[in-house]
Amino acid sequence: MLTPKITSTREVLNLDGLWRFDLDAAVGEEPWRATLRTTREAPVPASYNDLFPDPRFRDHVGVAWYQRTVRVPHGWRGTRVMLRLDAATHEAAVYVDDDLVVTHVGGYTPFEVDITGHVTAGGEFRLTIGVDNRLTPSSIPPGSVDTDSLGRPRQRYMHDFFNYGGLARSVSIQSVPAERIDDITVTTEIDGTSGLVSYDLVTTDLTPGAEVRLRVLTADGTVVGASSGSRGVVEIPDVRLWRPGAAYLYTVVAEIVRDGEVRDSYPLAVGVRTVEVRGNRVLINGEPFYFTGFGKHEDSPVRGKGHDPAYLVHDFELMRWTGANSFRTSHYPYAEEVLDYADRQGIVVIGEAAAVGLNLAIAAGYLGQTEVTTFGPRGAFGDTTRDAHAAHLRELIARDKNHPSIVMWSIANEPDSRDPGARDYFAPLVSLTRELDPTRPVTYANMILAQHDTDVIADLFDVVSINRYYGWYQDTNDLAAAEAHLEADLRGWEASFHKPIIVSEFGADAIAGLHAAVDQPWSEDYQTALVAMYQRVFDRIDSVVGEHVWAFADFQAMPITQRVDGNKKGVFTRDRRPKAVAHALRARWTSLSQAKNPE
Ligand code: BDP
Repeated sequence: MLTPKITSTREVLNLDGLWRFDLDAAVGEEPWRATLRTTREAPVPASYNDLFPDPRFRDHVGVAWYQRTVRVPHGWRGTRVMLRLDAATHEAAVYVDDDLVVTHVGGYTPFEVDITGHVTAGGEFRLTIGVDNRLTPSSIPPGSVDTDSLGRPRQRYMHDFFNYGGLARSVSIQSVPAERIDDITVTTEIDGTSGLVSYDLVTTDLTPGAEVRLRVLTADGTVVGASSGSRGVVEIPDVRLWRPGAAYLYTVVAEIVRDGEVRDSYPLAVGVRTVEVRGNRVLINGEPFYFTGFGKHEDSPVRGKGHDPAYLVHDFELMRWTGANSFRTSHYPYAEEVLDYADRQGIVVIGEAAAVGLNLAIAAGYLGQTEVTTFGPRGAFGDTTRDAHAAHLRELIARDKNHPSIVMWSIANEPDSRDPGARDYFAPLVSLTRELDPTRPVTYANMILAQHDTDVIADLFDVVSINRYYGWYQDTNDLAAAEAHLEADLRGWEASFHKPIIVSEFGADAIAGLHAAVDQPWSEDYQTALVAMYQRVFDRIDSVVGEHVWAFADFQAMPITQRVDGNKKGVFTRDRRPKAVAHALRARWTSLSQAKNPE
């Protein structure tokens, strides 16, 4: 599915702004059939939970309704009209006037529907979207809804970040030609001083005489290669590579031409680069790459997970200020605008699926129980969950496959990879990921309960990613013990797997402004000392090829007693002010980028 773009043959009408909004219980039966009975409005894009000072919105479980009137531009006569939602978290039913036009499951990937038959150019229609925030054992991410002692529905889930709901990304309608390009897949290779761009176009059925062609343009618009037909390879002589920290993008323009006239035209930004795993190294453009950066969240005050270009730019500037070269889209696919920007800024991305919380052992482990079964027919997550996970991976890779910034897929965060059923669950998903994208390494983020000698899936993956909290959840307030345990742990993985290791999470909560002369959890000083200790260990272990601190910024969490107004492991506060550790990271990463990733 192509991102909506205004081209010489396509138009886009963005529907962001204030929509009529209310919760299911407030609006009566079949609310799409008339103007929503409410005076409340909500912005799109934004999560709705924090907009209103009312727990009914914050803790809502179920459907919320968004509605607005849309006028179709009169010039769209004779074209196809597509309606596109960049995300509806987590499930949506979309109505054009009285008609249900599409439903979609999965809160972090886009979907579109052809509404040509339901609308008229120049006319208005009522667009109503029911968004359901419930997580179930077969949704990705999983969760369950139970009834509390007062008979109210309560959402349970196995991840700590707050379950924000609503329309957190853009909604738009587009006019597209009937005869059009539906998808483009581009992969790149380097051959000496040339770049090779292989492409595969999917089009609607073409009328006789229609021809498909493709041009590759430099950033200043010079044509450097061309081809015709739905598939092919274009060679770019003296190619300028996309490099971490030094992005360069070509534009591939795909066109359908008939009778000398361009019937459809679609431009795609393409960075020529390669990624591979060799031994215990990750190579970008044939050179070892050391990842510095963060696990992030899409999270900010008031708007929750709502995409915001100001936060996007500011977050990237802060990452650059720390000397970070990369981040992981923990724990779900981020808005496409984030990846487009990463492509342009030369920031490296590990693209993570929304499969977080496939782990019953975490809660059980902390409660002291030992026997739990997460996967398989006797576990909580069987074939139905795996099918949903597979469908999600298909949507993720379909959306993000062309981004040069994405160098790796992480297909799950902290699953119960010690459970024997995990292998049957994950083996087909790893194969599916490789089949959908043979060009990028695949990883998953391992959690401490599965060690190098008890994990049953790590050998299936290209890169070992490890989340560790020695000095915080284990060895609390004991950095000496934490250092010894961390080193032994990492050495175990190095010896068992001989693969590159990225420490994909490590960190400690810190309340900004709390200082202590001797080690004290929750102080900025302890967070700084803990991070420095981890880095000393990384520098002693050859296979460690990356360090992603958890987390970039403080973020809203499920309300539990271990969280003080959210998770405070941020290097920046939720309003993006640096804690002391930010300065320490800046000192290390700016000098590391010289030493480990010379230009
Ligand atoms: C890890 C999770 C991450 C949490 C973090 C924490 O991957 O999402 O926020 O722990 O506890 O287990 O801070």
